[in-house]
Amino acid sequence: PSIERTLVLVKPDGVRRGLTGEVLRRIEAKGYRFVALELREATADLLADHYAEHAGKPFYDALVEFMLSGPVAAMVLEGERCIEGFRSLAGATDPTVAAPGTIRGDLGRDWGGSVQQNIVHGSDSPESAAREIKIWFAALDA
Ligand code: DAT
Ligand code: MG
Repeated sequence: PSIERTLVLVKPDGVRRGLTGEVLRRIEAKGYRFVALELREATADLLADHYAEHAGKPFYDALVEFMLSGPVAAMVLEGERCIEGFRSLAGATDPTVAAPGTIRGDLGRDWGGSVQQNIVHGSDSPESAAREIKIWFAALDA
């Protein structure tokens, strides 16, 4: 079935900069439906699950610290091919070179020598989406 769900986060930099509404607006304009939407404080345990694939990488500790630096807007989107679709809206990981027109390309840039402040997270595959939705919204089905 092509109707998917995906886990999206507005990261602490996006919330701090007042960009939550702009991200939500782009998602709504694209036509995806919000299944869940909540302002949340991540925890170290939750982030260890969420970023398990990155454990041990050089940027991992700084990434977790950044994700604990303030609230995140966590949400689950639903729609045909929304996993790939939101990744396309978000743009490339490095916000300095992410394409104009994307969330990261229009709103993000390097702040202090790292690509880490790139405003949003989106699941990268059906397997990741199912796993991440369970982590952030345990009561929901993927
Ligand atoms: P994406 O968020 O585009 O899926 P990813 O899963 O490879 O990218 O990495 C997760 C996050 O970790 C990413 O949004 C920002 C941070 N990150 C990735 N590579 C990094 C690097 N080389 N230096 C610093 N932070 C990095
Ligand atoms: Mg990723």
